[in-house]
Amino acid sequence: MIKETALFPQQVYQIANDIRDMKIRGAGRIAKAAAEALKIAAESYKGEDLEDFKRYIKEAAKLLTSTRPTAVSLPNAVSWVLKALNTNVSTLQAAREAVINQANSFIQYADQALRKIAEYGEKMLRDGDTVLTHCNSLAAISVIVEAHKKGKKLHVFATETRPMYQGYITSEMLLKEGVNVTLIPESSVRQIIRKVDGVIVGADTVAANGAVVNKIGTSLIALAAHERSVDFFVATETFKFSPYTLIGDIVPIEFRPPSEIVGVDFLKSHPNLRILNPAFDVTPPDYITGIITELGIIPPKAAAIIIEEMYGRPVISSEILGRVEEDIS
Ligand code: RI2
Repeated sequence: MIKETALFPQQVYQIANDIRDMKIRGAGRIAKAAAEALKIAAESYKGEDLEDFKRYIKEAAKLLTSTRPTAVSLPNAVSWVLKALNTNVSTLQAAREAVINQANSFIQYADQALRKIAEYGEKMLRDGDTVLTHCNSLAAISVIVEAHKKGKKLHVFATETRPMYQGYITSEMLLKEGVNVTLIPESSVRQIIRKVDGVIVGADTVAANGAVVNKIGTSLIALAAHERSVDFFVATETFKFSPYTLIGDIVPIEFRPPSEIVGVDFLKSHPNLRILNPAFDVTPPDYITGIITELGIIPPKAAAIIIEEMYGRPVISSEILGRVEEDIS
């Protein structure tokens, strides 16, 4: 539970808790929720001092980015909104409006990006294709649904995605749109892949070298697809590209509680059992056919160009310098 003080309205803590507990989940949805939380924080600020307001918004930003470590969409969305404080705002009212406008512009961008991804991505699917998807990615689902709406008859294999079973959500979403779905355990992928024409998954983070960090199990699916020369696409908004990786940062992989894997009673009766529950893995660029973004479909190795265009050439941060010094000493 995130410690609540009187600082932010309850809704902001609620969003932070819901992201941490995965009640709000999916890299794009997390990012939009964080922008929404900053907007709520700005709207409900009760003080009267501009500098204090800036500190308050930065504190809210810190709270939100601390909730989950892997999806870079979260800090990227927060940075997008914080840009409001770098503009020449000289009054509290102007700063408040700037934060609200930036948050709204991020949410709007995210919605438009999904529509563009659907438009570009559906062209990769042919009538009669069998597609495999993993976990629950709105970006991947938007591509499949768009192709379905264009009249292409598809069959989708959705993996259960243990331990949190996001594959159930994917199945429900696709069935609602009238798409044929078969739910499979992810351990069956190498058996099933022979029936598959293409794989489409989402992303939590895309690194500068084109490697994709996504739900645990993704890299095994990519390996199976690679073995049989099955196309493997990643559908993602460009705000999941990590500027930090351009200067050598490693994407942190989230390890979640053992209780997501085994029941409390089993844990109690086997105190010496160690349980690891990594939530994400890394798929190397060589296993990825293309990355479907709102800017078009790019080869994974072009990720660095997109990052540079969006975020500029990064200056080495003091944090990174600090880390380097620590390593040397
Ligand atoms: P969209 C999810 O992470 C999955 O890894 C999914 O592929 C990715 O976010 C992207 O989802 P989690 O929050 O943004 O379930 O495409 O751990 O919806």
